[in-house]
Amino acid sequence: MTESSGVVIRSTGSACNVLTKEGKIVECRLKGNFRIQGIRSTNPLAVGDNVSFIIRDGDDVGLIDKIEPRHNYIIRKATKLSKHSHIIAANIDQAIVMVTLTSPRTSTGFIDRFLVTAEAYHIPAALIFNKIDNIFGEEITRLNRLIALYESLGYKCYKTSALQNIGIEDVKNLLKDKVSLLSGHSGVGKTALINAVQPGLMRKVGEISGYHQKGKHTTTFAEMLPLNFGGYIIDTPGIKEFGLVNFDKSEIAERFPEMRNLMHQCQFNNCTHIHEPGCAVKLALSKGLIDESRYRNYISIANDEYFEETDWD
Ligand SMILES: Nc1nc2c(ncn2[C@@H]2O[C@H](COP(=O)(O)OP(=O)(O)OP(=O)(O)O)[C@@H](O)[C@H]2O)c(=O)[nH]1
Ligand SMILES: [Mg+2]
Ligand SMILES: [Zn+2]
Repeated sequence: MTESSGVVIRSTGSACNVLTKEGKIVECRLKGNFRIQGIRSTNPLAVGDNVSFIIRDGDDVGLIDKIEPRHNYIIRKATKLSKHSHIIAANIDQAIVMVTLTSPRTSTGFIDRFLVTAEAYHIPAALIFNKIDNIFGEEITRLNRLIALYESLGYKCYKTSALQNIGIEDVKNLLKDKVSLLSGHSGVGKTALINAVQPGLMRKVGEISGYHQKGKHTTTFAEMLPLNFGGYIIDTPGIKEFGLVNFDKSEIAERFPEMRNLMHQCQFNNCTHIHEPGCAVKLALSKGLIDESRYRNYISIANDEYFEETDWD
């Protein structure tokens, strides 16, 4: 029997691949009687988990007997009504959401839920606006407006075309020496961007097809890929909805940087910033100091509305 340890780079439910410190990739399973404390999750093992495992003599599959405590993780509700959650990835340095304005369209509702989740776990977040080769006219105005908005809130924004190799150097600088999670709707070009950043990876890119101009979930499992210039990137399957997990209503405004600094000026210290008099947030909104879409999404999150991108959102 040998003992070893490493990081989960691919997880398909019960089986996973572990990259050991020696640079070997070993297929592993959870030991039969293994129980995980804490969060109720549909996937006990997530990409990014540091694990220990044993290999019995004559066997080539490892049995995981220990998962190191996670520094952090990004999590969402598994399904609309489920109490279970799905861990997208663990132990990450930054969370990146890829956005496209068309083909497919990403709404600010989706973006803001993603950012709120990252804020809740104190994970720095950035936005990549991809397919800039494919936007014209008014969409360009909308793109620049969104970038101005999110940069004003402190989030780094990048414009890219994975197809035409635009903006790739800046993205490489963002990724260098960090563990980065890349998330976004199916078909926005996550995998295509990873291929542009490191052409040798040659990962499978999907087709955008049909009337709705959405992707078809070409990437089906999250996978952590070592970058030859330092760092790792986690390619994830597209998500179309985002359910927040275990949120205390009163803490949601703190996850909005523009509200965080104003909240203490509200007349009531338990202000929900929805209907109370003397609310500093609503005052700022009326002065145009808080963006309307951000406030709308705040209300939707505070009301615990489950979010699913609709076709013409
Ligand atoms: N015009 C244009 N098309 C792009 C760009 N990036 C990706 N695409 C196309 O968009 C489609 C989807 O790309 P993928 O990389 O598979 O998208 P994904 O986000 O990985 O999708 P999932 O794996 O399903 O989550 C492919 O047809 C790509 O060629 C881009 O910058 N511009
Ligand atoms: Mg993909
Ligand atoms: Zn208030």
